[in-house]
Amino acid sequence: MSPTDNGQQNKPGGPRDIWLAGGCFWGVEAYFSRLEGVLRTSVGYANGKTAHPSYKEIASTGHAETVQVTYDPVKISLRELLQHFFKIIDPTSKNRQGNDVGTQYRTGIYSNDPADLETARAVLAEEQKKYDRPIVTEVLPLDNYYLAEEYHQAYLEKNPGGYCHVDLSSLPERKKPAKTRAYRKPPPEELKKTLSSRQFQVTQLNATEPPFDNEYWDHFERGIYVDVVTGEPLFLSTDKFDAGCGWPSFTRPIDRDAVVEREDRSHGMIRTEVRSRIGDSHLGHVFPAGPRDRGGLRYCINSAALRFIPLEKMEEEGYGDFIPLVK
Ligand code: MHO
Repeated sequence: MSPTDNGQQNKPGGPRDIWLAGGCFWGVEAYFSRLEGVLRTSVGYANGKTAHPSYKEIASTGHAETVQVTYDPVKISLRELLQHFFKIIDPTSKNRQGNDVGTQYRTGIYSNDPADLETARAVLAEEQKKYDRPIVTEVLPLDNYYLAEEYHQAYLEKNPGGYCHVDLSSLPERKKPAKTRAYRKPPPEELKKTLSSRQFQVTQLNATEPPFDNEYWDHFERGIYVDVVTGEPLFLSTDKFDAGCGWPSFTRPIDRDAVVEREDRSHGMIRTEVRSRIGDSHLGHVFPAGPRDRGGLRYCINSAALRFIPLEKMEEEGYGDFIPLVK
C-alpha cells in the first residue's frame, strides 16, 4: 500500500480534489471556498524543487502558490470549476497575476488523475479561443504540495480587508458547515469514570500510548474520528494513511479550526503538540513527514484520544454534515 493510499476504493460520487495555482492564493482560496459544491480548501506550495518550503523561500524554490480544492462532483463538475478558474485569472500572463510578480504566481492546474488533466487540457483549449495571445497556464501532474503556514489558511476570512487580486463580488459569502451540536468537556471526576485509564492518561495527562498496540493504528475503515472526551469532529478516514509508525496518522485535521498546535519541549525534544480545540485533549504531535503531495505533514495521533464512527453510523450519531467529505 502506498503511503497516500488508505487501502480503499473511493466511494462513488465521493469527494475529489484539484490543485489550482492562480496567483496569490489568498484570493483564489476565498473564491473557491464560496462556490456551491466545494467542500473544503487549503493553500500550499506546489511543484517546486524543495521540501517544506516557507512563504519566504518560494520566490526561488520554483513552487507555485496553489489551492487544493476538494469538491463534490455531484454538485459541481471539474469542467465548471475550471471555467470559474479561468474567469479569475489572466491565463496569458506569465509569472504574474494582479500586482504580484514571480514564478510563485504562475498559473497552473495540477492533478494526479490523467482523466482530470485531460479535462483541464480540453477546457484550456476552449478558453484559448477567447484570447489572441497564447495561454501559458500549466496543466501538469501534481508532483508535490506542501501546506502553507497556518496564517495563510483562510487568510481573507481572518483578514477581511486583506490584499485580494480576485473579484469576489459575484459570490455570496459561505457560511461555515453547521456545527450540529455544542461539545462540552465533562468535569475530571466524571471523566475518571467514563474514560478508560489509558484514555484518561493520554487525553488529560499528555501520555503516549504504545505503538502497534492501540485501537486504530491499522484501522482503515471509512468514517470519522472524534474526540473521545467531547465528541468534537477531528479527523477523517479520507486523510488517514499508513505511516508504518504504529499510530494512526493523518495528513490533516478535518478542518483547520478543529485542533490547536503548540510547541512542546518535553522529553528533550522540540515537537509540535496537537490538542483538540474544545475539549483541550492532548491528541498527539504533528511532524513534517507526511506524503509530499498531500501537504507534507503527518499528524501522529493516539488512538486513545479518538473514537471512530463508521460511515454508516455518521448520520444517526449527528455527524451527517461530514459524510460528503468521506472518500
Ligand atoms: N501582494 C501580497 C501577496 C500575498 S500572496 C499570499 C503581499 O505581498 O502580501 O502571495
